Amino acid sequence: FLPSRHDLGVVAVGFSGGQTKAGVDAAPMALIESGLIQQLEEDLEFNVTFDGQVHAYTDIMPKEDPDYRNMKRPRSVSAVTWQVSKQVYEHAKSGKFVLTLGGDHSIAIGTISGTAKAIRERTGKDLAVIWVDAHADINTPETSESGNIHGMPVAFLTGLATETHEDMFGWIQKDQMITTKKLVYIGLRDIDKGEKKILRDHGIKAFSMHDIDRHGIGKVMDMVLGWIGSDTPIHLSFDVDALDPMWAPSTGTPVRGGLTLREGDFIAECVAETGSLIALDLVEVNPSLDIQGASDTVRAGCSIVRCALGDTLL
Ligand code: 6HN
Ligand code: MN
Ligand code: MN
Ligand code: MN
Repeated sequence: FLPSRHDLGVVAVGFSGGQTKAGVDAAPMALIESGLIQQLEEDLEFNVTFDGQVHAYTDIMPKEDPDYRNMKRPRSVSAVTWQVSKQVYEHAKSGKFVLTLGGDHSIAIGTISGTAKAIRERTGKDLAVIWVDAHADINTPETSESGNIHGMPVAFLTGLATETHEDMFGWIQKDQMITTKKLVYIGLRDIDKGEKKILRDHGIKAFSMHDIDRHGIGKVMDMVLGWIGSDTPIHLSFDVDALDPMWAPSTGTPVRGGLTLREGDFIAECVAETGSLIALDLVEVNPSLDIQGASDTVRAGCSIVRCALGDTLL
């Protein structure tokens, strides 16, 4: 199932509709302008397939998008994630590693549904997902206190939230979903009440900041990868707010008490080391928030991507 070592597909998703703060749509351009894709080509010698554009998906955006089941902008997020799903699927199906630059975390509905389907078709295996985040993003529309869909992607991807309307996530088919058994969280520290119940009821594996303090990040990564098991394709979805705001202040929902810069890179390195990583999302960088810290946040994001793609492995 491994992507051919050096073929990389990049999807740049300039989308902010899964939450309410402007600016997260500018992250792909900021990451690219800081030299990320060039580094992947020149330093890491990847053969990069990239259409050269940051997609805004304006042509598929619905004109009217009133709230539905407590969700904000459900039709817009559904339309964009459906399109992202197709883009990611095409790269993954042809055996490329897929890097998606967000955008808010709602776009993971698209990226993971795309890789889950492609990996099933290519290998018959279930995809494992490592979700690195301060938040669990597993609210259903009913448990969500904010109505922001970037707090719900995992619920739609696991089938805990379902919809029949095709234009409101009804497009997500069984073969695009993931199992809660192969989902592992790292870095959690701000989980809503309804989410706690979901994590408990479904026995979902989660390593909070408390676990990292107790065991250290090295032991935690051993446990994460042990839980997933070898020979299992892995999709890493990395929300930059997993890092402490000291290192990544420019993000929409910062929470103090997070990962250090090195712990973030270390997580990415450990996953790279398995040789089983097939896709990476980097989301929630918002260069227009905390302007002073914007370049630090972009640099932290670039570093995580390079580590996940094997830059620091000898
Ligand atoms: N993210 N649990 C909160 C909510 O609104 O549902 C925060 C979600 C944050 C989402 O950071 O990707
Ligand atoms: Mn998130
Ligand atoms: Mn988050
Ligand atoms: Mn909260």
